[in-house]
Amino acid sequence: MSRNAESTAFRSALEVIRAVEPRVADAIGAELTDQRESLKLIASENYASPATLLAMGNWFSDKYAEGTVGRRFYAGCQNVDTVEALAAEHARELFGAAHAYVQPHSGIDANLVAFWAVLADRVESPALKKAQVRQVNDLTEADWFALRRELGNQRMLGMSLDAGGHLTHGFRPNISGKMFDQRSYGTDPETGLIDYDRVAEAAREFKPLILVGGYSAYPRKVNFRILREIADSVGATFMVDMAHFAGLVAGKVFTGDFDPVPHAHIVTTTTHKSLRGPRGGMVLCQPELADQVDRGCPMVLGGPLPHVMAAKAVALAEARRPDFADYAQRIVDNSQALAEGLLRRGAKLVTGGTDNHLVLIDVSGYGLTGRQAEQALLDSGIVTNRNSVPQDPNGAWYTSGIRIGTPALTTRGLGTAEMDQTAELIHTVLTQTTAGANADGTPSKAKYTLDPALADKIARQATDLLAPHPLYPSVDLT
Ligand code: DSN
Repeated sequence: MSRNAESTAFRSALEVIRAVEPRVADAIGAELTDQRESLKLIASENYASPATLLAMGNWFSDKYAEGTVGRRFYAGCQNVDTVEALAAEHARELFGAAHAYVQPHSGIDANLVAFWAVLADRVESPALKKAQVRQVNDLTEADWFALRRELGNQRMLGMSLDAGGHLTHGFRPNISGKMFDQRSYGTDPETGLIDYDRVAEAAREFKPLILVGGYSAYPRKVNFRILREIADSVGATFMVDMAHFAGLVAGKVFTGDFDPVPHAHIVTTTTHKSLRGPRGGMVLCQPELADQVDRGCPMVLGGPLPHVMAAKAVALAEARRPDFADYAQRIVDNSQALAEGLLRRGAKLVTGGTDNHLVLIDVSGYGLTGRQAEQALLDSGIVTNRNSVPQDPNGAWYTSGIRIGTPALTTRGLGTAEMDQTAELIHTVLTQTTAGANADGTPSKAKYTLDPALADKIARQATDLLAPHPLYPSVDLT
């Protein structure tokens, strides 16, 4: 597609929207301007291609398609079948997976589908067999009551939130912590790394039904072969949430023991982080779980979004191109350059560095909370997010960490030299920010001071850094 065709497509779309509600058209245009001007270091964000974005804005959005390909609860789904089957085929080929389910609307939804597929396979199906009935509606009231109790009393072992796990891996305020009798494994207090012997010990003691691997704020590779061995040793189903690093798996940066797909019974992901697709989720699994996973909608999920499945098909096709592997490697090169630049300037990093797309700065080294650091960086045109560090004294709201990631800036074409300059900007802001106090003189976890002139200067430097790497260069809305 030529540059003109992309500009024409987006300009025409905005013209049509403007005729109905100009404020929406203005907000869409303003979002592009903001994204173009900000140094985006949010580890879980990226920039999808124009083709992916355009695949979402159409009449597929009008169609209900509960069920799966060829087995729908609604008539007239032939075109939805085409895009869902295409997205699933690209996903299977890209990841070498036996089965792919592309309907989940998000990572949380994908994890819920996976949890309920395992519960159905390992708890519900044996109960139905024992009662010699085909489905739950055929159970007696007493058997149904007993099954519901059993479903609600299963065990899950996942990585704790403050060690870098995700809130859906059993954090009590999340539904995963309420659904399961849950325990967490953490990281070694000295190194910040996963201690596989401790995970094995926890698994032996707790005997979980599901062992969850994967993370949203752990800056290292995970050995999924070892985790699978641990799961097998206690009869657990091994599930991996690769939402953050799916792009590194797709791009063959993580292979062998570090690729979860050959090792896990079931793998969940989002499609919009390092994978660079539309916002959404996906489940990959081994054949024995495929039927249960395909029941995701309508058992767990609301109606699938065919326009997003169309965009998933486009983005997954892009990820199968040879240049995606180069992109994935550059994400990690950039992340390591950013980590090295920060370390050289004296920053304290969780685990002392990174193997993947993200870096976790322990900002207590600068005398700040995560919240103060996040806001001071934002004042300076640098978009990050605060995040807990292991054994965080400031909890999940204020936190003591800043999580930064390189998938988005790598998409724009920034390289390792620019990462060193980015490290300089971040370090300057954090060293020049001072924690504030409450009215009664006690230390505040939110207030801070940063000279506005310095913040403006850094923001201008950030803009200069981005200038040679325009975002969506093929899209001209003027
Ligand atoms: N919001 C995603 C992240 O930032 O890691 C996961 O929920």
